[in-house]
Amino acid sequence: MSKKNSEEFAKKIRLKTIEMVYKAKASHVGGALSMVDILAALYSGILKYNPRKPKWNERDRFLLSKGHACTSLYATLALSGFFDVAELDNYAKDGSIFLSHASHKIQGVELSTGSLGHALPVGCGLALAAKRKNEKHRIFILLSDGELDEGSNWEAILFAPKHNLDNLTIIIDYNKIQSLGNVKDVLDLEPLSGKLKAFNWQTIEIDGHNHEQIFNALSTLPKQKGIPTAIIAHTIKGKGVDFMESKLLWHYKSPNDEDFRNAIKQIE
Ligand SMILES: Cc1ncc(C[n+]2csc(CCOP(=O)(O)OP(=O)(O)O)c2C)c(N)n1
Ligand SMILES: [Mg+2]
Repeated sequence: MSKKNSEEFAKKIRLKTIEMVYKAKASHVGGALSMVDILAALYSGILKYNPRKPKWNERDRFLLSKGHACTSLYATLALSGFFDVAELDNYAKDGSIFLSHASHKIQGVELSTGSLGHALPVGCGLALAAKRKNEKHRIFILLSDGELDEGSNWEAILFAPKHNLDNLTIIIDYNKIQSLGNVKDVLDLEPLSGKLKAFNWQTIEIDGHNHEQIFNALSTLPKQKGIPTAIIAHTIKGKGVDFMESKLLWHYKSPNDEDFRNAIKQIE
């Protein structure tokens, strides 16, 4: 798919995401919107997958570590053909498999997540197994910035270069906000690129809303043979809806009727 198609795709994902959060009176719309452009690019030309065969062994594995933001992943999967878009209406309903944190019961979701700090350690295992079996699929993990406060990530960040996991790529949704404050005030990550380099990762910094930059970064992997890659994607929490952008409030707040109408109008 082209960059233009991926931008159109991102718009559709944003509309569905906001609708799901609004109908379910759910949280986490800010973090769901900050990663939409990355998801759109991944599922429109980067990842190898077949929505009719979600367990196809040669598929690339995409693991969403920031499982609280699963609305935009569910929307992306539905719009990519993994299941009917109408099923998204079940999001966060009692008894539904569409849990409000990512659930592997849903076609296309590789790993249940929501307890932060787990997908990268699992991804390291998947990448190591693929290497040992000489399988060519790749592993992509999307992490949030606040999530890097979890020590489990740093153990995995130590582990991956030691095992030459160049089939592993992490994308950090660096939206600068976590649940209760700015990342730099809660537990500053800077110099983030320098830290990852010191742990022997290749790093690339991009604007996580610029589809050309996202495609360029994701389509030239690995950056160096034998070395895992970290893409630091500078993003805006709540991207696409001006009154949500970079506002801590929208980590937890759910859109009311007026917020919903205004948000949809802006994106359309
Ligand atoms: C292990 C664990 N601790 C705490 C939480 C509660 N929690 C949910 S989201 C979140 C942080 C949100 O900020 P960030 O990780 O930056 O995500 P984003 O900004 O992308 O929404 C926290 C602490 C959790 N889900 N898992
Ligand atoms: Mg964040």
